[in-house]
Amino acid sequence: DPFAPKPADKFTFGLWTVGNPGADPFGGPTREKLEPAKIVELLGDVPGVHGVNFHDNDLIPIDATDAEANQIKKDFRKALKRTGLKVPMATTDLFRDPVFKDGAFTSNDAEIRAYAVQKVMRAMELGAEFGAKTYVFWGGREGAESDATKDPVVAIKRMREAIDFLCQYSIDRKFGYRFAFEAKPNEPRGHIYNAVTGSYLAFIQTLKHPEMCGVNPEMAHEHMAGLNFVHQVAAALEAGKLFHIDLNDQEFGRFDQDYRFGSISYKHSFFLVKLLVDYKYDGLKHFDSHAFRQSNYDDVKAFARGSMRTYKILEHKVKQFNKDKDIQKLLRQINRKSKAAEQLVSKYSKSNANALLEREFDRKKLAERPLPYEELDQRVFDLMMGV
Ligand code: GLO
Ligand code: NI
Ligand code: NI
Ligand code: NI
Repeated sequence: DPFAPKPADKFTFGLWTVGNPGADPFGGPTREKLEPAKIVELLGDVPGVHGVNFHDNDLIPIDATDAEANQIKKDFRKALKRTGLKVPMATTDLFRDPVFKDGAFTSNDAEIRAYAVQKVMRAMELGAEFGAKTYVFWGGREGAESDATKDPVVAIKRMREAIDFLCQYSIDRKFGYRFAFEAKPNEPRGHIYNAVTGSYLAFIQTLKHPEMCGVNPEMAHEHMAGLNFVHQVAAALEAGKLFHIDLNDQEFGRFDQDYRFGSISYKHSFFLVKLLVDYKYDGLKHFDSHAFRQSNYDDVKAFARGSMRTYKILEHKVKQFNKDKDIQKLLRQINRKSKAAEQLVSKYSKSNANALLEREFDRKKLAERPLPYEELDQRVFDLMMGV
């Protein structure tokens, strides 16, 4: 199978994704809840998976006793050993418990903010026990329904304070974590702070340890906001900040659907994979999605296989694109070079500025140069459809 995934592809799933029992806001679960070790075994049946990620409470329930926690960890570790799966990323559940109903790091209650930071410290320890090196922050409850309730500037300051504290903690404890911030515009909050990946790229520059902080963009989240995900990821890549990526799919503008990667947006998915391939992204590729509510656990395995297969097929299509003679010829045509023009503006100097001011451009002629974009775009369609 030319599209068979390998662990080296660094495809990962979460205890909460393949273990998702199919509940939605209007109905309860349609699949039985599986123990963490069972979820690892399920993933072990799907060839080519690199690892499994977790929130602290996916592994250890928030109210577990020490004895229960130890038993769960023992079983989980055994299952990891049997299947060879790694735990490359860990994260904190700062959204499910009622204590976080008004946020964690940005809660209006100072004691809840302190509890949130403590919960992350403990969860970082748990992740480190299983070898995680990437730590994701998704501020699902960091937001508001009404701006009467919270000062959004204060919220940013609270968030910065918490992250600066946790960076230093990670350094002191020598966890070796890299932090990855995950943006989302809304859901579960009416409005979530740092709504898009670009907001986090700006936020990171204001931190005490920007070098250990990057982003974890998620396709569905940017599509919920009606944005071009590929451009958000490009901004992260160009800034050297793409530390992790959440792959899934989503109809534009809808509620958070978490569909299988590539199942809706064929073209955006193609250009996303093209971006990752062209710029040699070799980090984790996490499928943050879940199977349809109608699926049983056999079909959940099909969902996991399909997620990776789609990625590998798109990778193959990208290679075809990059060596397609007609497409490459068109690309050369539209990227018009001019040594003289490039030299003038590539670097500022007084003489370049004067020369540029004096140069005559034939605006009408320039506007007439052909851009056969329809032809190019149709070739992409033909290529994707295998025609
Ligand atoms: C929800 C988010 C969530 C995060 C997870 C990792 O929409 O995508 O699944 O990715 O909590 O921190
Ligand atoms: Ni999501
Ligand atoms: Ni989601
Ligand atoms: Ni996510």
